[in-house]
Formats: sequence, structure tokens, C-alpha cells
Amino acid sequence: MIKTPICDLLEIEYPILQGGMAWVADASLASAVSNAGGLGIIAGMNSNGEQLRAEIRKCKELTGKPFGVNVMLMSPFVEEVARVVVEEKVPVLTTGAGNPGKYMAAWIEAGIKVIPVVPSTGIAKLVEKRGATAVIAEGGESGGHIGELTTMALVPQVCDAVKIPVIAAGGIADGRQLAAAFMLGAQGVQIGTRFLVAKECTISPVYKEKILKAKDIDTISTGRRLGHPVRALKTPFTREFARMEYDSSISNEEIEQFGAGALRKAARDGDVQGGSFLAGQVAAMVTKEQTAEEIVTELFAQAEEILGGAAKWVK
Ligand code: TUI
Repeated sequence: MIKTPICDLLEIEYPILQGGMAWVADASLASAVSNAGGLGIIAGMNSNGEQLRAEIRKCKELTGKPFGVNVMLMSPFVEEVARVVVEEKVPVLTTGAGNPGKYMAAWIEAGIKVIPVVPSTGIAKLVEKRGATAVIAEGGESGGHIGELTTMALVPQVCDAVKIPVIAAGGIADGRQLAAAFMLGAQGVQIGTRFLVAKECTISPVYKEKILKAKDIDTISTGRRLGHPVRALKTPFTREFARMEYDSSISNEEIEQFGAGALRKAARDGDVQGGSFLAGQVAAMVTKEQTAEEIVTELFAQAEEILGGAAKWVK
């Protein structure tokens, strides 16, 4: 068994969090991951306060185990979402795409465990000072909104910079990468892309098919010009987005407008022309649809075998 202090801290069996993927991570997926012994997470990004409240209540019906909500700090609904998670007594929050500093005191006061995603040691130290329970060090291999550093470089540096537990994210889809995360000093992992094809994941079958067929070089990051690079599968949409970014006659507003609604079009409608199919660099390693429970148990069985045999490399 791989047990780390965050298992006790979060009251989970396996030290694995499911990424709070926008337009993807609903009560169905989050409850399945929590029921499998990990920490399922509902995306707060695509909901206003009342829609999120309904999803949280659904999740409470589907699992008696702890689950979390991801607060995407660039969301237009961030203020209502920040309030609803307190009212609904959500046990754990993760945050992404910004500095959660201004909300942290209220969340901690309400007894919520706050685990921000951090792209650098500076932000990790800052949220530790504000009372974060742990941090998620997410490398740029991941899907969605990304920082500059890779997981291999970022995780050990964040481990050295803070005393609170570090959870590794970005580029983790199998037991080898899970084992490597522990070797880098992480106490747990957050996984997104592999859960896209979980049976309980309600996204369009078109999205799942695209993940299952992806090759190693099939993701691209776009949006650097707008200050928030995002990794997604290469599609007509991302190619056009990349072209617009290099065209100085096109304004940032026009580019933002072009991207509006693209996450929903991918996840809910399976729109292969206009959708943005967010995915990490490990998409090619995701080759079969499984239940959340099969994914979690397979990952840990592989990692345990590797870590148990690690001594064979040491003479
Ligand atoms: O947030 C994510 N991944 C996401 S959010 C998202 S939705 C979206 N929609 C439209 C445009 C962009 C995104 C899809 N995927 N991951 C966590 C994450 N957080 N990655 C990087 C960061 C981050 C970046 C800067 C965290 C803190 C931060 O602080 C900078 C500062 O100084 O405020």
C-alpha cells in the first residue's frame, strides 16, 4: 500500500486527486473517483453559484466520501463560487489559474482545506504563508492552463521551498510516472487526462475517441500572447488560434472572442471544428476506457511494483 500523510489529511485511501477539468469534472466523475478511494473534484469553472450548488448536492448523494471543488480564479463566477463552497461545507478546495490569496482567509475560517495549484516556488511559498493545507505543483505537460516549468523541474523545487505536502501534476498517466512523482518528493498526484476516458466521465464520446487515438506530438499550447497559455489537442480550432496569435493585425480581443465557448463545444458537443479539446502530453498513453476504480487501482498496483523493486537498481 502506498500511504502518505495526505491520505489521513484528506481522509482518502489512495493519494490521488482528479483534476478539476472545466466542462468535464461533474458529480458523476468526481463521485466515482471518491468512491474508488481517491479525491474526486468538481469543476467550478463552468458554473454559476447555483449550478455549482446543484452539482455539489448531486455529488453528496452519489458518495459519502470526501470530494473537492476546483475554483478557477479566472472564472467570471469566481465570487459566487467562492461563497457557495463555504455554504455547502465542501471539505476540500483546489484553485487554479491565479493567486487565491484574497479568498483564503474566509475558506480556512470555514474549515475548508485549501490546495492551490502552483506553477512556481514563489506562489507555493505565498499560499503556504496564507494557510494552504498542501500545494499541487503542476508542470506544463498538463492539459489546460499551464505554467512555464516542467513537472520534473518544478516538483522537487517546490518540495524544497515549502514544508506543507506537495502533490505532483502534469505528465502523469501510468504507474511509472506515479512512482517517479514519489521519487521527486511528492506525497500524491493529481491526474486529469487519464480520467477523461473514465466510464463515469460524461463528456462527448467524440472527445474520448480523440484522446484514445492521440499520438505523442498531438498536443499544442496556444494563448501565450494573451498571457494564459493553454494545452489542447491539435485541431482546426487550435491551428487557427495559433495562426491568429502570430498575426499582429488581429487584436487580443478578437482572439479572445474566437476562443469563447470552445471548451464547452469540445466537452459537451464534441464539435471537432470549433471545440478546444484540452489534453495533456500523456494523451497518447491513454489507450482504453476503464472505470475510475480500475484506473486508480491499476495505477497504484503498477507504482507499488516499481517502488518495491527500486532497490534492484542500487548495488
Ligand atoms: O487552471 C488550470 N488549468 C485550467 S483552467 C482552464 S479554463 C480556461 N479557460 C480559458 C482560458 C484559460 C483557462 C483549463 N485548464 N491549472 C492550474 C494552473 N494554475 N496552472 C497554472 C496555474 C497558475 C498560474 C498562475 C496558478 C497560479 C498562478 O499565479 C499567477 C499569479 O501571480 O497570480
